[in-house]
Amino acid sequence: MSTMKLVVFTLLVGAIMAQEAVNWAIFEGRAYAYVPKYLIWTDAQKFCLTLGGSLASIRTSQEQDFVKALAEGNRAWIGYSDAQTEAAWLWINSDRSTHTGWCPGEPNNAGGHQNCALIDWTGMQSYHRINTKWIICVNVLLLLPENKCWDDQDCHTAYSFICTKAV
Ligand SMILES: [Ca+2]
Ligand SMILES: [Ca+2]
Repeated sequence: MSTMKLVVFTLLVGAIMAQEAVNWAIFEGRAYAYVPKYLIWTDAQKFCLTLGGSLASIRTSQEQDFVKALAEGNRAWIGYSDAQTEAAWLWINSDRSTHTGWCPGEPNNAGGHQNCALIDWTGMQSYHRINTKWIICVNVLLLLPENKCWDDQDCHTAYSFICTKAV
Protein backbone atom coordinates (compact mmCIF):
# COMPACT_ATOMS: atom_id res chain seq x y z
CA MET A 1 0.00 0.00 0.00
CA SER A 2 1.39 3.45 -0.89
CA THR A 3 1.99 5.94 1.88
CA MET A 4 -0.79 8.20 0.59
CA LYS A 5 -3.30 5.33 0.51
CA LEU A 6 -2.25 4.34 4.00
CA VAL A 7 -2.75 7.91 5.25
CA VAL A 8 -6.22 8.14 3.65
CA PHE A 9 -7.15 4.73 5.03
CA THR A 10 -5.92 5.70 8.52
CA LEU A 11 -7.86 8.98 8.41
CA LEU A 12 -11.03 7.19 7.28
CA VAL A 13 -10.77 4.58 9.99
CA GLY A 14 -10.01 7.35 12.50
CA ALA A 15 -13.08 9.32 11.41
CA ILE A 16 -15.36 6.26 11.55
CA MET A 17 -14.03 5.25 14.98
CA ALA A 18 -14.47 8.82 16.21
CA GLN A 19 -18.11 8.94 15.07
CA GLU A 20 -18.89 5.58 16.61
CA ALA A 21 -17.52 6.50 20.01
CA VAL A 22 -19.21 9.84 20.52
CA ASN A 23 -22.60 11.10 21.65
CA TRP A 24 -22.93 14.87 21.69
CA ALA A 25 -25.01 16.65 24.32
CA ILE A 26 -25.96 20.32 24.11
CA PHE A 27 -25.54 22.79 26.98
CA GLU A 28 -26.01 26.56 26.58
CA GLY A 29 -25.11 26.65 22.90
CA ARG A 30 -22.15 24.25 22.90
CA ALA A 31 -21.95 20.52 22.19
CA TYR A 32 -20.07 18.24 24.60
CA ALA A 33 -19.05 14.63 24.38
CA TYR A 34 -17.58 12.31 26.97
CA VAL A 35 -15.22 9.99 25.07
CA PRO A 36 -14.69 6.69 26.92
CA LYS A 37 -11.34 5.99 25.23
CA TYR A 38 -8.11 6.16 27.19
CA LEU A 39 -5.62 8.52 25.56
CA ILE A 40 -2.75 10.72 26.67
CA TRP A 41 -3.69 14.41 26.76
CA THR A 42 -2.22 15.42 23.37
CA ASP A 43 -3.83 12.43 21.64
CA ALA A 44 -7.15 13.23 23.32
CA GLN A 45 -6.91 16.76 21.89
CA LYS A 46 -6.11 15.32 18.42
CA PHE A 47 -9.14 13.04 18.70
CA CYS A 48 -11.36 16.03 19.59
CA LEU A 49 -9.94 17.93 16.58
CA THR A 50 -11.00 15.09 14.26
CA LEU A 51 -14.53 15.68 15.56
CA GLY A 52 -14.33 19.39 14.73
CA GLY A 53 -13.87 20.42 18.35
CA SER A 54 -11.24 20.52 21.07
CA LEU A 55 -10.80 19.30 24.62
CA ALA A 56 -13.42 21.07 26.70
CA SER A 57 -13.01 24.38 28.46
CA ILE A 58 -15.12 25.08 31.54
CA ARG A 59 -16.52 28.56 32.08
CA THR A 60 -19.04 28.29 34.92
CA SER A 61 -19.88 25.99 37.82
CA GLN A 62 -23.13 25.08 35.98
CA GLU A 63 -21.12 24.02 32.95
CA GLN A 64 -18.77 22.09 35.22
CA ASP A 65 -21.72 20.22 36.79
CA PHE A 66 -23.02 19.40 33.30
CA VAL A 67 -19.64 18.06 32.17
CA LYS A 68 -19.19 16.05 35.38
CA ALA A 69 -22.62 14.46 34.87
CA LEU A 70 -21.66 13.64 31.28
CA ALA A 71 -18.49 11.88 32.47
CA GLU A 72 -20.52 9.95 35.04
CA GLY A 73 -17.89 10.31 37.73
CA ASN A 74 -15.01 9.11 35.55
CA ARG A 75 -11.69 10.87 35.53
CA ALA A 76 -11.47 12.75 32.24
CA TRP A 77 -9.07 15.19 30.59
CA ILE A 78 -10.27 18.72 29.94
CA GLY A 79 -8.45 21.24 27.77
CA TYR A 80 -6.52 23.00 30.56
CA SER A 81 -2.73 22.84 30.71
CA ASP A 82 0.30 24.59 32.15
CA ALA A 83 2.77 22.67 29.95
CA GLN A 84 4.03 25.88 28.32
CA THR A 85 4.85 27.77 31.53
CA GLU A 86 4.56 26.15 34.96
CA ALA A 87 1.55 27.47 36.91
CA ALA A 88 0.28 29.56 33.95
CA TRP A 89 -2.83 27.55 33.12
CA LEU A 90 -4.28 28.03 29.64
CA TRP A 91 -7.25 26.60 27.76
CA ILE A 92 -6.26 24.74 24.58
CA ASN A 93 -9.17 26.34 22.67
CA SER A 94 -7.96 29.86 23.70
CA ASP A 95 -10.96 30.32 26.02
CA ARG A 96 -10.24 33.16 28.48
CA SER A 97 -12.28 31.56 31.28
CA THR A 98 -10.80 31.90 34.76
CA HIS A 99 -13.25 29.42 36.33
CA THR A 100 -11.53 26.52 38.08
CA GLY A 101 -12.66 23.60 40.22
CA TRP A 102 -9.40 22.36 41.74
CA CYS A 103 -9.42 19.89 44.61
CA PRO A 104 -7.99 21.19 47.88
CA GLY A 105 -4.20 21.26 47.54
CA GLU A 106 -4.32 21.06 43.73
CA PRO A 107 -2.78 21.85 41.32
CA ASN A 108 0.33 20.58 43.10
CA ASN A 109 2.55 19.72 40.09
CA ALA A 110 3.49 16.51 41.93
CA GLY A 111 6.88 15.17 40.92
CA GLY A 112 7.42 18.35 38.89
CA HIS A 113 5.61 17.04 35.82
CA GLN A 114 1.83 17.47 36.22
CA ASN A 115 0.73 19.84 33.48
CA CYS A 116 -2.76 18.72 32.39
CA ALA A 117 -6.12 18.96 34.16
CA LEU A 118 -8.55 16.17 34.96
CA ILE A 119 -12.10 16.54 36.18
CA ASP A 120 -13.67 14.06 38.59
CA TRP A 121 -10.61 13.42 40.69
CA THR A 122 -11.39 11.92 44.09
CA GLY A 123 -8.43 13.73 45.57
CA MET A 124 -6.99 14.15 49.04
CA GLN A 125 -5.10 10.87 49.17
CA SER A 126 -2.60 10.62 51.96
CA TYR A 127 -0.14 7.93 52.94
CA HIS A 128 0.23 6.62 56.47
CA ARG A 129 2.62 4.11 57.87
CA ILE A 130 1.26 1.59 60.40
CA ASN A 131 4.02 -0.56 61.83
CA THR A 132 5.85 -1.64 58.64
CA LYS A 133 2.99 -1.19 56.15
CA TRP A 134 2.03 1.91 54.17
CA ILE A 135 -1.71 2.48 53.67
CA ILE A 136 -3.46 4.97 51.43
CA CYS A 137 -6.24 7.02 52.98
CA VAL A 138 -8.78 8.84 50.82
CA ASN A 139 -11.00 11.66 52.02
CA VAL A 140 -14.35 9.85 51.70
CA LEU A 141 -16.27 13.09 51.19
CA LEU A 142 -14.40 13.56 47.92
CA LEU A 143 -15.62 10.15 46.70
CA LEU A 144 -19.13 11.60 46.40
CA PRO A 145 -19.74 12.55 42.74
CA GLU A 146 -20.79 16.10 43.61
CA ASN A 147 -17.56 16.65 45.55
CA LYS A 148 -15.20 15.37 42.89
CA CYS A 149 -12.86 18.05 41.71
CA TRP A 150 -9.97 18.90 39.38
CA ASP A 151 -6.44 17.62 39.64
CA ASP A 152 -3.31 18.27 37.61
CA GLN A 153 -1.84 15.02 36.34
CA ASP A 154 0.98 13.82 34.11
CA CYS A 155 -0.12 14.59 30.53
CA HIS A 156 1.40 11.28 29.40
CA THR A 157 -1.08 9.24 31.44
CA ALA A 158 -4.05 7.85 29.49
CA TYR A 159 -7.53 8.91 30.63
CA SER A 160 -10.93 9.32 29.02
CA PHE A 161 -11.78 12.88 28.05
CA ILE A 162 -14.38 15.55 27.24
CA CYS A 163 -14.57 17.22 23.83
CA THR A 164 -16.57 20.32 23.05
CA LYS A 165 -17.50 22.11 19.84
CA ALA A 166 -19.69 24.94 18.64
CA VAL A 167 -23.19 24.08 17.43
CA1 LIG B 1 2.38 21.92 36.13
CA1 LIG C 1 -1.87 16.91 41.10
